[in-house]
Amino acid sequence: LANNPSARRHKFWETQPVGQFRDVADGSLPDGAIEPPTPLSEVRADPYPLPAAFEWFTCDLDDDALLADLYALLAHNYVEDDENMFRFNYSPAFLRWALRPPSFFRAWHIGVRAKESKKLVAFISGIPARIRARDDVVRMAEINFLCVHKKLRSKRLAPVLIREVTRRVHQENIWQAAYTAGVVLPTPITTCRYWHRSLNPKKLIDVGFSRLGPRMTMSRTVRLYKLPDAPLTPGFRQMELRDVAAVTRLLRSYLARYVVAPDFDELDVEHWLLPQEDVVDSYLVESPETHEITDFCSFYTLPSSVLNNATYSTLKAAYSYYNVAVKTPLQQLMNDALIVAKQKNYDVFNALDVMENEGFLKELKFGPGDGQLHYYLYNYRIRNGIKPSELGLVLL
Ligand code: NHW
Repeated sequence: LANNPSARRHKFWETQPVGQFRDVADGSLPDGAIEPPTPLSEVRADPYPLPAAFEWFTCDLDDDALLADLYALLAHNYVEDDENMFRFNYSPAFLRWALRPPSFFRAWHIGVRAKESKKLVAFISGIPARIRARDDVVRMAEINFLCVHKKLRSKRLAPVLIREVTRRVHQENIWQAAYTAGVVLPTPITTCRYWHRSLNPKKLIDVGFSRLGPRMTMSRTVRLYKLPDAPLTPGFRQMELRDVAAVTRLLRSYLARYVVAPDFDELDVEHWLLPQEDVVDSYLVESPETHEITDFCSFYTLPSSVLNNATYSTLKAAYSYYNVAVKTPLQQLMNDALIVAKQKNYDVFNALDVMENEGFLKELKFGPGDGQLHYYLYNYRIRNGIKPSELGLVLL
């Protein structure tokens, strides 16, 4: 029973409009909203009650001091790997980027602090997004950065945070959400795997991120992962502001292939894909003859703290984001992405097996990780789920 997540009780999740494990086999349930919207006048007006020592606190990320508090909460208490060797270390600039897309809601940056000390002890966030599921473009919230201080775990604070963000999302007349988690909850629309491509194999082995392969020496390993010094595709260059319209066209027509994908407009592309140092990097191929933009690739920067290592304190990781290969073969385009990431001193390049990524992972020497990432929709059913290769959505 313990090994079978679907047999476990979920006291909170069983009360929510999400696909329930007991319904998985029931093919008669329709796709789309599980529950209709309630009239706005019936949305609860007051925040949910918190334990007496705590209060709700909306984090204004314009304020550098509050941003630093959020950064510190996450840097010390957010996601770790199963062996507690690494912890995500989202940078302050990244958090600002991730939480303030076009038309974001300040009220969806929800903190909990201790009444007396004013110390931030928990957080959850939402951002607005248009996400298409089959032919249905739905206004949703993307929920992320759910975090409860280590000292306050297992006290059922997370359900209160989730209810409160749900209430604030409902107040904007939005009734669906998308989120990912490493844990199994009722019920994933798909389950993806992370793959890792060593760029700095010696450091990755030294910190215990990877191991020397059987019958491999360090020098053979370093040689195996060696990359050219500069990108190989003619016309490969960084994306600029003037490229937003072309990149939007390329991306929109590409993402139309997937069952679940974001519905990006130019404002979204400018926000999510225009390069920002150590936050997001985007490259494209401009045809040297026609100057047409034919291909695009991008990655975001999410370092991890290395816990308990005498030599190293962080791993610099690039995460594959959105890629569109039209004229250049995808494998060649991604090889150029690896080359620029190596030039910029990243230690590892990570990618999920979403979209067409399976087509380059093995060939470009990515290895499968042990972590899984489950994708969820709130109040939206997709009968039988989808395959990772049918998913066109990457959450941060
Ligand atoms: S996933 C990253 C989540 N954060 C971390 O893993 C950081 C380290 N861990 C913690 O801070 C990306 C705590 O362990 C957390 C749980 C806070 C995770 N998603 O308070 P209790 C996201 O941010 C359920 C959803 O005692 P705790 C996405 C759990 O199943 N539910 O636990 C976030 C149980 O419910 P059950 C999760 O360890 C999406 C209950 O929480 C969860 O002290 C949020 C236990 O609560 C997770 N990752 O705190 C949903 N982890 O029914 C958005 C645990 O099983 C939904 N739980 O008894 C949509 C809302 C908007 C809708 C709008 C229409």
